[in-house]
Amino acid sequence: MRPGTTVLDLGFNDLEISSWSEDYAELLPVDIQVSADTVVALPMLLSACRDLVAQDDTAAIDRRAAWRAEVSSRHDATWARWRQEAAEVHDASPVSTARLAAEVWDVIRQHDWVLTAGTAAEWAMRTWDFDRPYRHPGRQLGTATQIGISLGVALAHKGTGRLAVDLQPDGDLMFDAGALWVAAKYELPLLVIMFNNRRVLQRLGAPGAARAPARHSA
Ligand SMILES: Cc1ncc(C[n+]2csc(CCOP(=O)(O)OP(=O)(O)O)c2C)c(N)n1
Ligand SMILES: [Mg+2]
Repeated sequence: MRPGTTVLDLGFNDLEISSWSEDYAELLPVDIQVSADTVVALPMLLSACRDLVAQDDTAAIDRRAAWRAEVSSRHDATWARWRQEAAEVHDASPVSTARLAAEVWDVIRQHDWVLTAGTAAEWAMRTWDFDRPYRHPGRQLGTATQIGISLGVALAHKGTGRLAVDLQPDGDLMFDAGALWVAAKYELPLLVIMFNNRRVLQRLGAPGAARAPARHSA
């Protein structure tokens, strides 16, 4: 990032901060904190950016095209590395977290989907295409909140034709298994996939997991 660049944080990050520093690790310094629902704010931001870019002269358009090419190649290299890591553990037993995310993606991509909360130790982020602002409202906040948030997200999208997908951590559900009754009773469009990593903070077959900061999220 160029020195002097203004950094703006948009979303609910500011509201999530708690006494559990391991939830967010190092705080990133930002200049402007905007608490907003990204479903509303992101399209507005995109439209404001398009208006700005429309006024660019040829030199700026060329600079932007070069930068775009550079970012695209970094993006492709990163995704290729993740695909390679996932391929290496594809046949591992028990099933790896990477494979769980990839197999779920193969099924849900045919639907208008919403990921309710947890990301299966970030493997959903490395495998799925988050191409709409409403695809992921955010992470769970602690044990038993993933299933609760998932019910709320599914309820909010009920009637829209969307499928809410919950990569449900095992320990989280243990604290409120009765929540599943609520989902059935209110006929929520919720697909619950059990993400059973056998014990707290263990991520089987997730390369690099040992280096990742400890999180309560799955
Ligand atoms: C209501 C409540 N009880 C207990 C805890 C302590 N606690 C933190 S993480 C955890 C287990 C979480 O397991 P899981 O949801 O499978 O996530 P994982 O750590 O395996 O990724 C527990 C019991 C808590 N955070 N909240
Ligand atoms: Mg677990």
